[in-house]
Amino acid sequence: MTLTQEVVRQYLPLFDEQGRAAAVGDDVGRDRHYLPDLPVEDPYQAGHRTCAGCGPAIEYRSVLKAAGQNTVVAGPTGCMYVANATYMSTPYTVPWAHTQIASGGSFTSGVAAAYEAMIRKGKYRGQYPNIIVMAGDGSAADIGIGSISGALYRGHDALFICYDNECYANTGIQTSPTTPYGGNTTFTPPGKVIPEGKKLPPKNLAKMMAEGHPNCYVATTTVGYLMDLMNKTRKGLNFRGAAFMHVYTPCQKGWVYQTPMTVELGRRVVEAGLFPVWEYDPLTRSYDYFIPPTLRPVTDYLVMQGRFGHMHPEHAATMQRAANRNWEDMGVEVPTRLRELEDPAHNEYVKETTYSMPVQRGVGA
Ligand SMILES: Cc1ncc(C[n+]2csc(CCOP(=O)(O)OP(=O)(O)O)c2C)c(N)n1
Ligand code: SF4
Ligand SMILES: [Mg+2]
Repeated sequence: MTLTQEVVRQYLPLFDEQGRAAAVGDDVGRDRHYLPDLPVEDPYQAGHRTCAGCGPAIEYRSVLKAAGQNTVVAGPTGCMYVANATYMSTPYTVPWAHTQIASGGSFTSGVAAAYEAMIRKGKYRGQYPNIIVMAGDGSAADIGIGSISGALYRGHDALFICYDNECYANTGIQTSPTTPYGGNTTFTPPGKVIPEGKKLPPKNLAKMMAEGHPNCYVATTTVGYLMDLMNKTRKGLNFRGAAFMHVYTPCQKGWVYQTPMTVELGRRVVEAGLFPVWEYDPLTRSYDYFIPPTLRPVTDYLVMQGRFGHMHPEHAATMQRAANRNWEDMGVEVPTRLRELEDPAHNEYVKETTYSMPVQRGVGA
């Protein structure tokens, strides 16, 4: 008779949202989910070589802080593979492996299945680890979407993350399916024939994953809400089965913005209605939307980034229409001032739009 060992799983408690993580001296509540009580451990340490202000690096660090030391990470090809895997130098204090850009899902399925089998056979005596793959949008939303979909469909017990910098950054800022309408990339340069730059709207990756794999935990968030990011990481890891998280992560180099504005962009994109933050509950098959305390015109977001500097009034109006549809999907009544901005006559050229620089907040506690 073969004795099989029990697979013991970890449980990661959620961070307290009432303590320092709750609103801090901010009467409109923008600091909610900010200044979290971060764990001291840092499985993603200093020593990586990403650009200053790199959103994916903030995401990697936060996710791995939330996950802790009993974690195994896979990284498909992209900036976060290349910049974190220089010869003889790595920022990880946990096991990490590179996988090809198309195979984040299949590789991670294999890791999960192997741990299950090794534990059952008594060949590995530890707890089942947190198994995480963090793939770029080019990988998760495009080249490798099939393998991630397969893994979610089969329900492997792992957390599949798309860190979304809205471009193929590592190969020179080419357009990806999540590049927004109007985005200037090396493959979508604005010119006389196509003045808006990218013509297509972004692929709705997270909704595809939730609707297409309804038994999975699926969530979206941004680096503007670090507590939310870390809590959703833990919820995804605690979920028994496959979990998918889509995280908005600005790319300083590709988007051309002031370096300290990464976290601010992570909030403005939500407040502009361009990146809905939500959580999908596979038990009730329902979405829980985060409605930010401030709703803004999309131009408050666009003007901070060089990649949108070429946009004409009609392009800003098109973007506002898309944002207003997102608000409607979230059950929010669109304010009149945002409705009016659907008309090009109420918009300016983005390069002529004035805005006040937000207060610099820095990152972390
Ligand atoms: C099959 C395949 N096609 C193309 C490439 C070239 N390549 C390497 S990194 C990269 C960009 C990946 O973009 P993304 O997944 O969004 O990650 P990012 O660089 O933006 O962090 C590409 C296209 C590759 N390595 N493999
Ligand atoms: S190019 Fe963008 S994603 Fe890549 S390291 Fe620099 S800021 Fe990060
Ligand atoms: Mg990318």
